[in-house]
Amino acid sequence: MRPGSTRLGRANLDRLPDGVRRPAYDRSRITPGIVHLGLGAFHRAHQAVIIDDCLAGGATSWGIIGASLRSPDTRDALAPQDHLYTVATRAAEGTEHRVIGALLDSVVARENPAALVERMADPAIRIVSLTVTEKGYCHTPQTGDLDEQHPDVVHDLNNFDAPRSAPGFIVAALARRRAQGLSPFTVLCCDNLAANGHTVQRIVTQFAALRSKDLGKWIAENVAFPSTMVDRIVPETTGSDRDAVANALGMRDAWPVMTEPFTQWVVEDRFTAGRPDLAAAGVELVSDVKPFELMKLRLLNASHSALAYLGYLSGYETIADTMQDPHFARLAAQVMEEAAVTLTMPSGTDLAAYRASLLKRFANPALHHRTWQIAMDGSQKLPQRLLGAMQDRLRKDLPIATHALAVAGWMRYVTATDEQGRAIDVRDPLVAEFAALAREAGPVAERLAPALLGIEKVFGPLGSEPRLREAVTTALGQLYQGGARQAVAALVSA
Ligand code: CS2
Repeated sequence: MRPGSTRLGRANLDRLPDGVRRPAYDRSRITPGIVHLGLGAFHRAHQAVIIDDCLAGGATSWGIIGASLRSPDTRDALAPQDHLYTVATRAAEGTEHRVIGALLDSVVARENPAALVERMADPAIRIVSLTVTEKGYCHTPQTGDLDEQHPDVVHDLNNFDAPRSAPGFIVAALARRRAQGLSPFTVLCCDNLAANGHTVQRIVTQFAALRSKDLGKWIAENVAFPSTMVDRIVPETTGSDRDAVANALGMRDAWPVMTEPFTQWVVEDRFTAGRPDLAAAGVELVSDVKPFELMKLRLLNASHSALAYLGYLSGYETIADTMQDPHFARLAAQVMEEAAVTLTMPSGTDLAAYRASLLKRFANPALHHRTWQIAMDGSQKLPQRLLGAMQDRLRKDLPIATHALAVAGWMRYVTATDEQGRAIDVRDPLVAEFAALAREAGPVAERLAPALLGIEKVFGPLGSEPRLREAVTTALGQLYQGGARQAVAALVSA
């Protein structure tokens, strides 16, 4: 079938080719139970797929209302296709296509913030979940506290019923529910923050307390913030991905999402207002997520970031390209080796198998996960991915050379000039600070490393730890001297 001008939508579902899975339930009977903040590709390829399985299992009152905080793009792409979209699961052996029906509607918070607060305050909504990325929480990454000076926090405190930030929406909606005598929803963070539930609880209660002490207390006492570990690699969708999906579907989908076969969701089982039968959909419900979160952040995300910075500097476009270079595959394995000794896992966890599976996932040639995409927002990612493990190793007097090279790779990257002298498009909330520090220090490791380590919000007291300073400065010196490829080769051959 040729895609032509047909568009994916309710009316065309039965025209999809046989091999394409579609909602196995009557979508017209589904009512919303979840508002999700941050309607990006990750949510659509991860939680929404699991909820789609729950709906197929009969949980008809758990459909999703998706909210984009800023951009109308996702809503504009999905609304004309009845919020149906395709998940393309890519492996070396081929691609599977599945149309997801769990997303019932979408809103753009910027256009009408009050309308989103209203929807979140609807008693039918029992879970508010979030994927707003690390920087969406308006917190200080190093401490996990609300950043009271953050412009969005300042804005939201002055415009309580028309907020901008994720914490602002949650507090406004909870305040509304409290005023109406309704029970609160569960706040389910699905971002890669350390102790994500506890961190978001702290941020939200701190925000609420700035508004009113009573409200802060009520939230602290009544709202559940289960921690979660979420895992699925979801690269940004490209134009050629859209074309490939159109060919497979025989019709156009304005915004399909691309992902890998692997998916994992570990959730702390603390929900104040009920939840769908997540276990039946493959979710691991546990009483303590922390070990799993740390395992994922320090093994997967840490080695991902190391590959992203050092791979980008070496001229590699994607993680799979980077992994083709045996020195970089070894680098990823070595980051994991260094981090593994800082983890204490429940008995029965096979860390060696987990590490081996990560290396395989990174090497998936069918996924085009750009190093540049992962390199984004390093200031928000470094503490939980790399710095925590470094601190734990230093406490045990263990060497930190591999992690130090990863941090040095980040430093070299945020100077915004690559090894060929071309500009790097650095995306980070602290980009202006990096530029100023890099300009002042020049390309001199002994000046640049301490300058960046002095960024309190990222490094805290660890920035002045002499062993860390020395290791990172030496690694940065090597990057300036022989380039990233050589520094990685030397490290893994040592
Ligand atoms: C990546 C993550 O972009 C990044 O920083 O490391 O998005 C990673 O792909 C996911 O956490 C995998 O679950």
